[in-house]
Amino acid sequence: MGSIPEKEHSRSQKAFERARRVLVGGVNSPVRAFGAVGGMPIIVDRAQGAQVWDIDGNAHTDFICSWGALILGHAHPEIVAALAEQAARGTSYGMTAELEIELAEMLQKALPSMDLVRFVSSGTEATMSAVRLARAATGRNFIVKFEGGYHGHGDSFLAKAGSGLATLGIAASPGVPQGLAELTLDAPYNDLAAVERLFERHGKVIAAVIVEPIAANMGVVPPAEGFLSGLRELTRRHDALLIFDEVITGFRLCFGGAQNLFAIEPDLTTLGKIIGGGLPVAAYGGRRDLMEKIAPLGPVYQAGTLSGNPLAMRAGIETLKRLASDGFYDSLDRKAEILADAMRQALSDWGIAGHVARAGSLLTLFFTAGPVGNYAAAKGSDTRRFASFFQEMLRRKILLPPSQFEALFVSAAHNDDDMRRTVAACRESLAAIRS
Ligand code: KE4
Repeated sequence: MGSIPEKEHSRSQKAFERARRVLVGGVNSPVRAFGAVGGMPIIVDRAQGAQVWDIDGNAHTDFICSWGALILGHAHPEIVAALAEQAARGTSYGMTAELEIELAEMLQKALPSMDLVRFVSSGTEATMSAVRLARAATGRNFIVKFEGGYHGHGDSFLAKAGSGLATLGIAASPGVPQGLAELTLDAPYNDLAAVERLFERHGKVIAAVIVEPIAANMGVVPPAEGFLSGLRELTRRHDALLIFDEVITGFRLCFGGAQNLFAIEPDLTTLGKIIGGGLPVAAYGGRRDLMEKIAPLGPVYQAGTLSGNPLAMRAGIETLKRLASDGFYDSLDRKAEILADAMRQALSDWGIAGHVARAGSLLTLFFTAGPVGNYAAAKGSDTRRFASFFQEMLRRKILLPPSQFEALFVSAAHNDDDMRRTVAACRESLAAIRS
């Protein structure tokens, strides 16, 4: 697997060696170490629009987009200006500011299932809190998640999880007490019968089902017809809660969540990424009777020093305002469709076994013939071939998420020229690895 020429990345090389002396693996999140794709990770200097420059001065067209948060692209001028103005008014108050109310009202309007909202600083905090609330509200301890689903690094979520665990091949994380791990039941995504069997056996002790309404942490895997509505019916029948983890899908596919698209009302929803416009914001919320159990109204404790941070709130407000414009999502999805079609054409032209999954502006090229309806199928992908594809694209200055088990994110900042270059790079890269 030919990684990029040394000379082009000598400063990144030195910086990464320095990073490894102080940061675990040289990174602050595992997937950034490029472990699954080989070569040395690039070290970023700055970003603007759809471009990310490394410290050697190489510009890359970016499809990581801060793992989906930057749907408007990097350093959007109006958002940067708003942040500068906000920073001059203070960066954290430790007390409520009107910005928090404004963003919460925007979420509530876009996602009517969220009677009440609580902001936190990461998707992990949001999902951990939602599960704690579900356990408290039902008096039950078991949760159901899906193989290949990823809901952050909370202890209850680290068995058979997607994203970085799938990337690194970690089946279950050490350090999670066996007694807690046993309370997490896993089923294959899209397998409603498997969930029914879990409820038949454990129905009276299952607090909640947590699901990515469109899976994106095993690569993109859309829900099968009837899967989500089946989960809704099952959880209702067994007095369990349905938690939609919309940290990726929230405001990604429409001005709201996948719940709006599928017309399914979860009991609780978690959000993140886009609602913070690239600053640390996430949220959980849902039915009033549930959320009112959270302190200070109720006894379920959850708190956070920087929760509702004014800078992050402002970034979220300014971002969402610009997503509400007419045609925003149509234009975004069209760009992703062009790329997905080009990938499919190239796979066919070069005779490469591949499956391109797309949901709105989320897409994944699986190096397996497909279909890919769950984690077992996703894991059947040729991850070495993905790594070669990643490196060929990086050589052509196209930066993909460094894992077969992630999604590419298209932003409003990717212009026609970016897409043309990416399509060309994709054809050339697939040709280069077709043998
Ligand atoms: P954070 O704690 O990373 O903010 O959010 C956790 C989380 C929760 N739910 C879903 C559906 C998520 O996708 C995530 C985080 N996503 C990954 C990328 N697939 C974060 C990137 C990383 O771990 O570096």
